[in-house]
Amino acid sequence: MRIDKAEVVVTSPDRNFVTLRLTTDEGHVGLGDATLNGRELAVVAYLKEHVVPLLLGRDPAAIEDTWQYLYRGAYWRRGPVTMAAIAAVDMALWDIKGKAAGMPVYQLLGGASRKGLLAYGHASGKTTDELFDSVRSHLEQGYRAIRIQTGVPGLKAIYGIASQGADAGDADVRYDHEPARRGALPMEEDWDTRAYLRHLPGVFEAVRNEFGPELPLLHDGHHRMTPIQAAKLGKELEPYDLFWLEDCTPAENQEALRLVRQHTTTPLAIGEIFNTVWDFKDIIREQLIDYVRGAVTHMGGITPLKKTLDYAAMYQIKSGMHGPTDISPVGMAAAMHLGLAIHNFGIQEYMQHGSRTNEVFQQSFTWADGMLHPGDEPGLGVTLDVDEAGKYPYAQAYLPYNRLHDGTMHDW
Ligand code: EZ4
Ligand code: CO
Repeated sequence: MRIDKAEVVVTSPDRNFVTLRLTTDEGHVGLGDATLNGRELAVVAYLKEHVVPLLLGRDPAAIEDTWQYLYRGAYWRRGPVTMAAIAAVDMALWDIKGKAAGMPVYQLLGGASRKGLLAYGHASGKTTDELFDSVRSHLEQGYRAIRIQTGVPGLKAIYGIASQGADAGDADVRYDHEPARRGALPMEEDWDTRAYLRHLPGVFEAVRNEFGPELPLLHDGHHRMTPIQAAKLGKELEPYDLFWLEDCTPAENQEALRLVRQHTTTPLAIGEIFNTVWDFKDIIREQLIDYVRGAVTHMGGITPLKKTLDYAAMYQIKSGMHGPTDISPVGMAAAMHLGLAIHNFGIQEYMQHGSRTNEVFQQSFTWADGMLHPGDEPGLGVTLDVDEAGKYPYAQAYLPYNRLHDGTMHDW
């Protein structure tokens, strides 16, 4: 078998997605997600200009060798653009291998280790009342684990709150925030960590009082705290028994987690913006985290993320793969196959794509009783309708950025 055709498809049904579509001489089609939110076209160029010429004529069965060829062969390693491009190739090759074998990808990865994947959804509200409505709506949809994000008094627009973005009026996304806003320039949000720290513990207390002790609750700090602030928050949230506190400090300073860890037993999750096992190496070995947030799409594909998670398993660290709507249905399918197969699955983030996206990408996964399953179609189980995709051309979109009240740029 050889790769005959490699196309890069950009489509923007509800938001921008970049998909690599490989076709073999035997007619098998493989899909890979290369979406990098807010910087999509950089990956398109990387793929079209530098990767596609290397793929044509190659044996699609040689997944590991192709991965090493693209990673080591580039000389310039790592980084989100490179690793998203390599991820798309890796996913597409697993998809082809599954189709050639007549098996779903999870079977090729060792078979199912569980019946389905516990998923968490995003509840949010500017006020506690709105937040409670959002939690109830998620419970009605069957979610059995819920992320809690809330407005902070005195702050206008902050991360993680639905209905303040561009699609605020769209019933589909009423409770699922989509931070990348279409337009020529990014949106400015505001931030005050002290105000947030004063407010958040009371919100968790209210949520526990309303919804009881059992419901797994998560929270995303989105890189905004200093180490000592994160330590303080983790400690103050202990009575509310969080499933995890995510991205409590900026991702680059991994030593920060030592300090946080010394002070709190709140479980920690990090890594949605990490690209390789090297970003995780020390914090896994030192047992500074509990969940690996890496996405198949941004960690270079199924092959390297499986290795990272196998390494994490040695320290009882589990998966918590990133699954916002900027991971395409193809990237989500890859996460589900991997999550079903590994022993140390923890939880899967699941935000739900909009109806236009679901028409462009036909999917075979199931969602029932709060659990995801990738389905049993050969390969990843996703088909791209190229004609439907063509109806939605790329639309410039940026993630927001953050300023403090005195104008200082802050982590977003
Ligand atoms: O901000 O996916 O945990 N989820 C997140 C996401 C990220 C977006 C960025 O593209 O932090 O909402
Ligand atoms: Co996050």
